[in-house]
Amino acid sequence: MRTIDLRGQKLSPAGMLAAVPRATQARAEALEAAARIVEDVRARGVEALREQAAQFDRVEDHALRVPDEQIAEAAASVDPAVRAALEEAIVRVRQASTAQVPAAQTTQIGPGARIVQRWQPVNRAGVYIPGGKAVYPSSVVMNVVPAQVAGVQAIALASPPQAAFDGRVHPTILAAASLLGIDEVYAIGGAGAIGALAHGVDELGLDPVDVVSGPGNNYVASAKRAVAGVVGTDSEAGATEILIVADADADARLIAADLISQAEHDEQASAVLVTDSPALAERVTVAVTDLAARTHHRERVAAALDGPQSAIVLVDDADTAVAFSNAYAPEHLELHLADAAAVAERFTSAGAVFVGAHTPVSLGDYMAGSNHVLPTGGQARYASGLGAYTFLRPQQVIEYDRDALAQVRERVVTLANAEVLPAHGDAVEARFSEDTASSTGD
Ligand code: HSO
Ligand code: ZN
Repeated sequence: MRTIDLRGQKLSPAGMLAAVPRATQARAEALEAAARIVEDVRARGVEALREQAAQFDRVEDHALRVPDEQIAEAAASVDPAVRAALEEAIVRVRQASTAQVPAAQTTQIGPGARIVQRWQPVNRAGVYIPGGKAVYPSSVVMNVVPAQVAGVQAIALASPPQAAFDGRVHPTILAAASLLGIDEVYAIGGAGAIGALAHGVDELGLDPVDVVSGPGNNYVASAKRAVAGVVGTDSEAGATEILIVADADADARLIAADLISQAEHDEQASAVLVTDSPALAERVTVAVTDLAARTHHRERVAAALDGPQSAIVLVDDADTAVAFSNAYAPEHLELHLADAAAVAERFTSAGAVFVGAHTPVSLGDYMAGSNHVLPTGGQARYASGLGAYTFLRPQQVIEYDRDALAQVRERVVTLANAEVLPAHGDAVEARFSEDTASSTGD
């Protein structure tokens, strides 16, 4: 893992970003390929999905809609300890997600004039659970629970068919779905799955959904862009990122463990430490080298840590560390600082903030109660992680009585005439006269 010394450089936010570039993804090419796959599914349905399964998943003639018995079987045979852990995760994520549903608010604009702001769940959600490099039953919890808490009535789940399991969806994913009462599951992967959820597949009885959520590779993220305007989507959760801000007294062994914990996801994962302590930087370099050589996915971890997207960054002081983090807008931010809780609010751009030495990202990945589907690639500058609000639409309900309308009657007519839309004014005036309104504007 390289060290980048930014001390004495007084960099702008753009300069800081340039010093630690994110992993490059072949975005344009993936966008084109994903759009083609989505369109093919829209036009040719099952036929296209079967061809894609043969090409990308090396699976033929599998059940595209997972039969109920398969889901029940998976639930019955899951390791009881895994089942118990999933159940605990469900309880905690449900607790935290419930706080993400705002109560309806009524604003009394004046006597007899009120506006209600209420939060409506979408009718139908489609969640995508990847199954390529790794299989994440925890992501079933992170997608389904917020949708259920939001009040979504129908939830469809899609995950790639696994060649190693006879073209079935991975059994632990099916078990997690079953624990959550999900019975509409499709063995469809990648960009094709996003297309199928967004456009529906008649032959499978798959009705189009209103929102598609879930993490995925470059092609899945590109497919979500391809269906924008047809459905809502959550923000893009691509290759994992961890940024740790630490001071001189931080524990190098814990920092190394946490950097490696996210590096094991992907060769493209970003692991960054920002500190104003050269001594800590030195200790972390030693600890990472030692741990990375012994970890299970050591090749993947080495590729991620030695890539240009990962680094130990030396800065002048605590303020510059804050500025760097806010410019970078990481998916995960860990604060290993003596005053972590007190300064946490200064870190404004991050998918999720983990405060103090006892709050590792991997706790959040499974069991904290927070959601692990978070914006990557700097999207935390403007987007949030997955939550109940992903499946909610704020809606305004307006109610005026006659007197309240009379109060603003003239104002409406004035603005309507100013826009040369006299029928707008007439519609208000009609409430106060017996005559049929004239909309000539004369
Ligand atoms: N750290 C990943 C989520 C995950 N980790 C799932 C383990 N399983 C992206 O936030
Ligand atoms: Zn993780």
